[in-house]
Amino acid sequence: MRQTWRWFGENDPVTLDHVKQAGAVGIVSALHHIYDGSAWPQAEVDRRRAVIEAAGLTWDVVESIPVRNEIKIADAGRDRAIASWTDSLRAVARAGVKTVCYNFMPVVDWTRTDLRWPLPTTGFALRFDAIDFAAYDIFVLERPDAEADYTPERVAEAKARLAILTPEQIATIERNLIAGLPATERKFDRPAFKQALLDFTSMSDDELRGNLLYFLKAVGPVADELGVRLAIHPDDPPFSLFGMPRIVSTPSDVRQILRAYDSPSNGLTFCTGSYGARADNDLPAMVREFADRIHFAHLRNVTMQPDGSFYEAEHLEGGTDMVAVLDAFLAEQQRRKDAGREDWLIPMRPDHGHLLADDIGKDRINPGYSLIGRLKGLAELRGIMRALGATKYPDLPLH
Ligand code: DNO
Repeated sequence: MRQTWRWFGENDPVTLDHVKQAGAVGIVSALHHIYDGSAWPQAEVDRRRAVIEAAGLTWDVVESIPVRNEIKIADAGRDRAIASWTDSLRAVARAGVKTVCYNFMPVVDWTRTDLRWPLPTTGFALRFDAIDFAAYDIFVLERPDAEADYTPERVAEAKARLAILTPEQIATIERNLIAGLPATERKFDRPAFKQALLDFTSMSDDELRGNLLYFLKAVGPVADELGVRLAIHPDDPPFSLFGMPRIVSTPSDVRQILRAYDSPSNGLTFCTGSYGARADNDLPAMVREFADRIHFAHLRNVTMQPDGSFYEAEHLEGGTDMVAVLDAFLAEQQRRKDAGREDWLIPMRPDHGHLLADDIGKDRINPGYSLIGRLKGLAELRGIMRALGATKYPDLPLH
């Protein structure tokens, strides 16, 4: 697989030299300074590409072109918002980036309650605590009718939890949930967040899916024309939050998306950490089923806890059999190569990493996107790929 690395641009404390030291050869990036869904100017896109190439790397994947809320709620402005999105798509295609990740999560992008969960190793992990989340939703945010979305036992647990959380802890949970993790599109305060949720209170999964399909039917032909592979990122976590619909969480969701616009350009970002946070998702089986439409992989692992919480585990630990997942990816690469497909090499990035060693205590680290944790993850994944390649796919080039 092509070893890539997410880089947030010149403000990222992890430099392009660090990326090379970690052994990655490609970059995953976006214009994070223009992240409100307006069209990306060609000159800015070209500049980003030039910076990456000057360091001896290539810009392999755009992650992400933000999808404006008007599109998710089918508001009057949606066609204009889609036109801006395709303008950005054309700009990145002209700059030669042909794989584009995006997501269709309502209001909140990826969501965690705890960004510094102490591990027994003395490092720190990101974590989603299901009870903290419920406590915040029901008793702090006071979302109308929130209780109805939980079991009576969970409501009681949430109430008991609230009683022992300090005001500082509650403020931290709130900041983590609504004020934005790296690369989230919108940051809120409490009143604005409650207001934003109203757009989705009565929206069913099928309605949101309808809005995604409308979007795909509009952008799919443009992607076909440009030779761009679109790669939708799954919901993280893959279950409903704040009573909102979720449509990219399960194999059945994926089948509906792929069928809706049946072209290779309509594909997936296979994020093992997101899909892996549901016990009923069989990840190696999903990679095998959707293989020819997977254009990009995020590789990380999660450990599910009995109360529905999860934390980000070591890349090779946790609930997902990473060796089986990588085996399925290498088998797909072999199949593509044999079929003469030009896009046989699937880009992967080590997704997230623990906060470790000299990164602990640095103040500008993007949560999950530290250098050392990801470097370790990539090294472990590379070892598996090398071993599988040598024993099972000896004719498949490494890069
Ligand atoms: C979190 C990321 C997400 C992802 C977007 C893709 O670490 O995986 O922010 O980039 O959801 O659109």
